Amino acid sequence: MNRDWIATARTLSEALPYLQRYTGAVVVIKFGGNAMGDDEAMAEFARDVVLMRQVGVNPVVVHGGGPMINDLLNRLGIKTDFVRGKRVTDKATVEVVEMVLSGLVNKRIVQAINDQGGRAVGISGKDDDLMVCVADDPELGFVGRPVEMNVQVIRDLYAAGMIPVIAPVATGMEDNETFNVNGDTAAGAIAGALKADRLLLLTDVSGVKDESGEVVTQLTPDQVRELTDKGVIAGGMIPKTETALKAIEEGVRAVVILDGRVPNACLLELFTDHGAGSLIRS
Ligand code: X2W
Repeated sequence: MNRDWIATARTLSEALPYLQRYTGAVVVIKFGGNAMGDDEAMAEFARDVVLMRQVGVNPVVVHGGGPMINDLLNRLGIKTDFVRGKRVTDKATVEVVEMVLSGLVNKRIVQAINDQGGRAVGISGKDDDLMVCVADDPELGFVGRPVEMNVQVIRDLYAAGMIPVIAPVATGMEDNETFNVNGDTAAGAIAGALKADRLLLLTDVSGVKDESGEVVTQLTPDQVRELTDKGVIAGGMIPKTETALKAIEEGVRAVVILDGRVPNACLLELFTDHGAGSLIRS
């Protein structure tokens, strides 16, 4: 008998308690532009999502696409700036953001999931008024802060066996504006409104590090605040940990800042004893 097959069968057998634990669970996955990679990496991510669905999890994908927006803005000769990690978004920019996120990126992910036998449906925060925003900060233009969430459309989709794939573009509260929402912010707001069992923030770093530079595999919100006060959590990690703390306050059971460079990171996190990143939970 081929040893690899025996190992595969054992892996499946060992996964049983985890599969049982996550049946019916709602898992929101933030898939960032930097984590997307080439077609092969995209296919692998899609396969993990379809496997989750197959074993009874309700995966909800919220994506980013910052690098892809940069690319088209560049080709169109439109300059772009970031302030505190968010894109300054004028009228011309928000049009490009919506085209890239709701169009190119959203449909690429939908297609990849469907290619693996899933039933992905791509929407944005505009569909069924899923995410209604106000301007986050006048300095940022059309950058939205979610103030009203209507997540029934997501529940309807997963109840019907579909996998929602959501672009972080939203409607305004007042004048039908279009808002650009940071992908982490959108994923946190959606996970919070769904009171999700898990929010997986897929990134391209190994996790939250402590003073000695070691990745911390489990932290409480208080430990996150302490590391932030000491300046150990800094830079690009801050929007992620802020999203995590807010989501936990809103009722998400646990948030994982997950290293998307590790193969099958989502499966590793949900269905084995080993994670690849930092789990934050009260
Ligand atoms: C982001 C939306 C996309 C995003 C942007 O314009 O780049 C804001 O900054 P990643 O790939 O997850 O970074 N929006 C307000 O978040 O993409």
